[in-house]
Amino acid sequence: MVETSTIAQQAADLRREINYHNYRYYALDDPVISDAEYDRLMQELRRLEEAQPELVTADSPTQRVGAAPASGFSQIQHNIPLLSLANAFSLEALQAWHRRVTTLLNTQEVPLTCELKIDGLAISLVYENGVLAWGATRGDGIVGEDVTQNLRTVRSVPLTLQGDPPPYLEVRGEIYMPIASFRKLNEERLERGEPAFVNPRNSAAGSLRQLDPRITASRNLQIWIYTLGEVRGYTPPQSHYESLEWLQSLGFRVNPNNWQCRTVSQAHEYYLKWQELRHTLPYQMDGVVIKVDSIQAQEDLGVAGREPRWAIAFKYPPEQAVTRLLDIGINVGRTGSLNPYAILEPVVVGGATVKQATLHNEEDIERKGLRIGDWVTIERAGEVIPHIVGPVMARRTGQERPFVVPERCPVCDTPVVKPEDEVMRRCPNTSCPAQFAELLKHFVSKGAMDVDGLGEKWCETFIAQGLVKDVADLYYIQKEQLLQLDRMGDKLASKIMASIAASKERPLCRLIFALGIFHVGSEIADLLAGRFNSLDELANASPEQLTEIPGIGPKIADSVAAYFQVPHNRQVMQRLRDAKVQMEQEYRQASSAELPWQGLTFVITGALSTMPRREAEDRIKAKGGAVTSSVTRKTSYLVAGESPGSKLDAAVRLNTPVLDETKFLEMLIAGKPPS
Ligand code: 3B9
Repeated sequence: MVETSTIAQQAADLRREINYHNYRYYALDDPVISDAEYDRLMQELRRLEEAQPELVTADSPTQRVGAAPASGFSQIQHNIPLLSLANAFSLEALQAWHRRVTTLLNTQEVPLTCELKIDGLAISLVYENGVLAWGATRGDGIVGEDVTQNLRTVRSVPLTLQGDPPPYLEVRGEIYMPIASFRKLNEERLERGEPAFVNPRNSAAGSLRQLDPRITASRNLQIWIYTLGEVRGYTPPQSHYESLEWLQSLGFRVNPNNWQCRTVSQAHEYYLKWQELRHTLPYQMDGVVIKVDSIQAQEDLGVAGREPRWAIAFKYPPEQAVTRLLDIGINVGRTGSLNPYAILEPVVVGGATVKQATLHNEEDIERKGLRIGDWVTIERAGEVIPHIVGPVMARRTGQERPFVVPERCPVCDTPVVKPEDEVMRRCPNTSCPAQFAELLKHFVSKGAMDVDGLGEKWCETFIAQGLVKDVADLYYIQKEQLLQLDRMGDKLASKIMASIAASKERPLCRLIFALGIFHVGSEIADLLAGRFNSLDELANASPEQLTEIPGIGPKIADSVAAYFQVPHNRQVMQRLRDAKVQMEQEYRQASSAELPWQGLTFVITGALSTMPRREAEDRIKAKGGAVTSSVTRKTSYLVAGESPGSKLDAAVRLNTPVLDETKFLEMLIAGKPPS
């Protein structure tokens, strides 16, 4: 007993010490120990907590990532709404704002606080007795989302406050991602074939709205606190600037560039100073915020709509430069879209050298009237890749030449297509090297042909080594070829060969989905498979026949028909057939009499012992049933296997019938719902 309490005491001391060093590091930006010493303290605390897990407290610095993935965010109502800011884009507008303030307050001079306007997303944090109780997004200002578990992973959000915090304290601030972290994250995402975030703001928002706090924890998010919210049981300072100093003393990270002044021209100087310096900051900011400093004056001035009269955002204009448009290049995207981009004479804009600009599509080029060789104005409005505003007509010489839209794919030379109501031209050849890697990964993925053991890395290796040039090649690979690859042993080679062979038996709906036909996702593939008995029938269907199917519009019909018109795609189909890949309906569904489960919706949870979950899904669909992922009022049955999760709780709550595996199998065999 004595020993336990000693260890409890040690853990409590360590936590206090670590919290103090967090405060030195994040709030004061003035650490007094090295990172290595800090890590040592953390390790020591972890060791104590592991030895006696009952000593772990929720606010322990070791518990930043504590929670399991959530199924959604619940809503939180803000007691005091989070307001937005009125904008000024000129000195005149700033002066007009200031005149109104002095007139309404009936004074000559109003003390002001100037702050940087960080380009992130607004959040609210509530502390009860100095411990983080919850955190929420701004939402519409009145109701936001509860993102407490994600905010806990942000190192500069204190879990426990310093000093003598009031019983209830709400603060507001901006969550952001430093520019360097944003760039690194995007590089990693592109490497993994994931879409890049367009700017640090979006990446911060995307990172904070993750259902799995571990993902948020892996993104380097940070916070600046800029306002005191609701306080209970304590009278806060009556100056905004002083309240920020008080918040800093409690452990909050407050921006050190906040500045007090007394006149509008001083505020303007602050604005100009940071316009010069903004690109030296490690984070993105898009203006300054000027606030009336006295809380009493703020109350007197009040709010107009959602905007306080006592504050204004003075935004920087987008940064522009003029340079030459040397050429227009074409990128072929992962889905075959042909994306034009501008190749520019390098020029410095907003602290960065720019060599390229986005041109969204050919209409964009036409609308702006761009010609190759033009002098063009480019603009950077926060995002990383700038865009072209337009040509500088006065500098035209007549030597410029118009952009000619390519008729063939610049990578594989296949004639490009342009579906009528779409702006992008596309390369219809899914074996085009520009898109084939993505197609192959999709083809072998779980929801498609499900080739177990053939991950993304092996797909890339297969392509790089010339083993596969189209998806049919997969079925002609010899084991000896696999054995020649680096890091491929006999066991893995056998496994992959067996998985490839097994994938030949997938039902038609999966094959249709696997082909990667533009606009044909798994649900559309199910619809198509439900109407045709074989891939041949589908391939020979006219767009008119296709649009007769409920749920298939002209866009999808055209895309399907166009796919099967490409000779190469027909060849791939033939070679799949020659390799004995099943192309007929496995579970025939000729008439609605054979679709006894039409109108029923199933959710599967837990592991089934008699078949993989995918097979259960296929067999439900083959009987006309639908499979969805979450239990709602519309769910007809929950199929519950081994160790079901929260879906079972939801089903019980909603009175949804639950089938165990035996009942489900009976139902499959009987073909009709149990009575
Ligand atoms: C009701 C910086 C941003 C920012 C406020 C900001 C965005 C919004 C705001 C926050 N950067 N500051 N400040 N640096 N991006 C000013 C809109 N404030 C509020 O939301 C707010 C709302 C309040 C107080 C603050 O209620 C009052 C309580 C007492 C007196 C007056 C109002």
